[in-house]
Amino acid sequence: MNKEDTGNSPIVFGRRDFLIAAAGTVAALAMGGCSKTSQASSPHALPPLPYAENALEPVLTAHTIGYHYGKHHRAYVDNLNKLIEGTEYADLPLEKIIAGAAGKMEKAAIFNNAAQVWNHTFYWKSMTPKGGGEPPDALKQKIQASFGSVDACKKELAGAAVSQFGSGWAWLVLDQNTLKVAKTANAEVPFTSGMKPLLTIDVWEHAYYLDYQNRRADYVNAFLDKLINWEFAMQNAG
Ligand code: MN3
Repeated sequence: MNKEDTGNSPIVFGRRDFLIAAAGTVAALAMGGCSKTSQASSPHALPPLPYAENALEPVLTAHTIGYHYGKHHRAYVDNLNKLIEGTEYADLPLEKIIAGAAGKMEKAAIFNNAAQVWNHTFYWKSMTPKGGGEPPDALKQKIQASFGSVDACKKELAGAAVSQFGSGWAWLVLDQNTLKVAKTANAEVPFTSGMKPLLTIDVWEHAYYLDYQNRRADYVNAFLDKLINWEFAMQNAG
């Protein structure tokens, strides 16, 4: 009996997390099953991580992912829900909030939190425990057509990720019919500039500092060699 009592608190937290994740799944299923004009999924839920928090070790530890997903990503979701309550954004899907608030000074807080929710969900999918290696053939051909080689593409991605001054994101994008590398500052997203994101690397310090301290290049190179999810990029390019 006593054992159950002392173990009660973590069970409660675990169950709450499960319920939040379950609510997100239900919302996603509901959206998938309805027409495009159906009710949006606000208020927004923290989507479940696509893998366990320790699944990317040793490149990114559970310590890093736990903070990054459990604290940072969650905070963006919570902030967004508070900020949009009672506003014209309250019932809009995430992408429409981002598009609507982009470039408006007075909506900067809504834009920043909405875009960071989107960016992080996209970032988790840009990594996979068995990542790295060669891209699937269809994507490889597109990469070779645009960059010359996979190595040249990775080198350009690394260059963008390392040279982004301060916080931001490095991206592989589709611009018209060409694959390109882009970088954005802070919460900025490529799709407000007409570019389709294929995958991203978070270069905010919170993404790597617990594991790599100031060595951003080491984090970026490990990401490219061991975590990058080419399969996800290919799906987005399709
Ligand atoms: Mn981040």
